Amino acid sequence: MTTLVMGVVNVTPDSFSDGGRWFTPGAAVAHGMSLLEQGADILDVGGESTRPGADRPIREEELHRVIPVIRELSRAGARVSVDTMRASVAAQALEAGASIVNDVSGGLADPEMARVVAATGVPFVVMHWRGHSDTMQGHAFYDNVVPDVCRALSERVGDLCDRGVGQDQLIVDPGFGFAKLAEHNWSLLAHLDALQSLGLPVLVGTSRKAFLGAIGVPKGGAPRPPAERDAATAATTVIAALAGVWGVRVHDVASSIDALHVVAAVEAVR
Ligand code: PMM
Repeated sequence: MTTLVMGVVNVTPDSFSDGGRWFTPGAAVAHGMSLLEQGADILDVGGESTRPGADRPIREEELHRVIPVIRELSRAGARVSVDTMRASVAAQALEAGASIVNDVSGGLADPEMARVVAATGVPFVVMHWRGHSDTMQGHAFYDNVVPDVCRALSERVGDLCDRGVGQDQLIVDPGFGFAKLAEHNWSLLAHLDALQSLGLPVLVGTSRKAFLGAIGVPKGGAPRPPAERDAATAATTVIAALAGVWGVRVHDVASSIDALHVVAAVEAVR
């Protein structure tokens, strides 16, 4: 099975990784097209920054950011996912051409989300989440992060299925950086097999996250800025692909595609 590459199109002024760069619809569409040319299988369009401490845009602002971009990219033939925690944004995004819903709250932030996903039958990314960005790092406590995250995701899956969502619609994501310290992120990356054993497709979103900026830096040194974390991200793509995950969500598509070519070349001669 080949790991899919989901390219990130953040239509936000304040994302930690690329805030403001693709904030106009034209710039966001051009960026999405360039990710497609680099080989992205899916474009993940989001209008809300989820960096720790971020404020939420109001619903109308989120719609204004994402809908024109989703419409254009879908028209151009892209497979688009909408990165939203709001059911009404998801519903309008699906009407505009999106075909996957990526909800970092796994349906917890908006009780209507399960109904929209069940009614439309689209793939739904259920991420491990413990609260909105303004408070999430206060919830980064685990007895044992890998089983704790696996258990929480199974509970979400059970709850969503009880509300009419098909199990075959679900993709699970451990939520790197969401209510997680660096040590939690490393443990989850080291034990992707545990997530795989939930029996559902797994999405890995490590791209440019803070734990990658901190490695290889002398003690007490400043972390590498997000734009200099793509080589480390590609290394995590290799780890994810070797674990057999369904997909990786990345900002720099080209380097992860290269990384996947390396994995495929090695697998081909095993
Ligand atoms: N991370 C971010 C946003 N959306 N969605 C999923 N499924 N998994 C993630 O890890 C994830 C996500 C935050 O990163 P960004 O601000 O660079 O988009």
